[in-house]
Amino acid sequence: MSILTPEIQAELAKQAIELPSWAFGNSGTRFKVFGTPGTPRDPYEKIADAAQVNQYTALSPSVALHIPWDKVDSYDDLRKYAEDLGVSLGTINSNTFQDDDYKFGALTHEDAGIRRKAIDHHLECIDIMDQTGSRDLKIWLAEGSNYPGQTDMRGRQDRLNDSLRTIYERIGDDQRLVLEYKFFEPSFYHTDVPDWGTSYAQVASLGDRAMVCLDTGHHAPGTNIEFIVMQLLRLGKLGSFDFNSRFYADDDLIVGAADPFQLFRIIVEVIRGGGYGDPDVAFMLDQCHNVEDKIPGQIRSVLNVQEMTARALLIDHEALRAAQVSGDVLAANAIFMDAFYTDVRPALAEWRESRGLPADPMAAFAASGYLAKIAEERVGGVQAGWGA
Ligand code: AOS
Ligand code: ZN
Ligand code: ZN
Repeated sequence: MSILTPEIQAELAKQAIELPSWAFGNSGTRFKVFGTPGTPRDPYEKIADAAQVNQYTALSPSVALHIPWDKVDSYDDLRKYAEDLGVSLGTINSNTFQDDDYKFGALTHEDAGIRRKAIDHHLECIDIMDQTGSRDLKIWLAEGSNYPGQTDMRGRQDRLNDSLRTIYERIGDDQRLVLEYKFFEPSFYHTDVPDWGTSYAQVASLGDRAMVCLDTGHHAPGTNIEFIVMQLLRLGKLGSFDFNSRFYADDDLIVGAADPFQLFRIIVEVIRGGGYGDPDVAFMLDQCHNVEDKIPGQIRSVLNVQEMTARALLIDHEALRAAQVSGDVLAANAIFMDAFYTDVRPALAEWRESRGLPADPMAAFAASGYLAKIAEERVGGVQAGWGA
């Protein structure tokens, strides 16, 4: 009898983790971007690579796009292309960080003309969402300041609210605006949306279809992220996750690589708060693969999320609750840790096989020869993506 009961298997079967198109492009640091042979040259090739991850794991049925990096002539065509490969087009990510006009802000800028330009970019993103069938517009803002006194923080917060309201008014009934927060970078003194509280305050003033996006890499070291997860779920405002992991800052490394226990604790709170399997709480990756192959990097990532989900589902909640209520601190902690320390990998391999999937998706993908094939076919193109 598998440690993964039929109930747990049913929960695991619900899992869907959206992949970022930019994970398949070349990326790096400000010191060097190392290219990978076969890197996609356009959004179609990024989607083809993302579809590989889903083919071997059945965990990633959609791909997030980034505008303007993933602009195409026909989104209808791109959508059909994706659907033929078994995936759909997901969240549309806006970009107000690569234009000279936005040096001192975009949605918060002092100049109404520049604010209008940034708003119009978001309206264009919503037009694209209408064509791709995407539900979510995800906004991450690079705005802020580097020096005390450089700017009027209060005025910026007010202008941000006006700009977001204008964008929100254009969001369709079945669409959502998801506002991501980040405590620093590229601004280092103040950031206009630095924390979940600011994001919450902004989206709460807009309406029901405005939610918070929690990027796991966007917190100070030592932050209790699962507490934030609990609170946002409690408030009904956790719209999505950008999963990744970090050793130091916004590293964007493979989720679960730096601190699998933290990922486990986060997923425990998602389940506790009723957010697991709830389409309102979208699981996404926001990662880059700088020195490892990108497709296996994404396969590893979704498997890490699946593994920690399986462990989280093992918690004996009745026993845990009894220990909590009776004040048995050590028993409660032991129940929690027992689930975390359980190696679910053999049971997951067996379960995958029972569903017609490879027991070991990493090995199956490696054996497929896909990387060699794209390295041969895609030579000579302009490589697309982050850092290109
Ligand atoms: C930036 O630090 C944020 O994590 C963004 O979510 C994301 O990486 C970027 O917007 C790519 O589209
Ligand atoms: Zn992010
Ligand atoms: Zn980030």
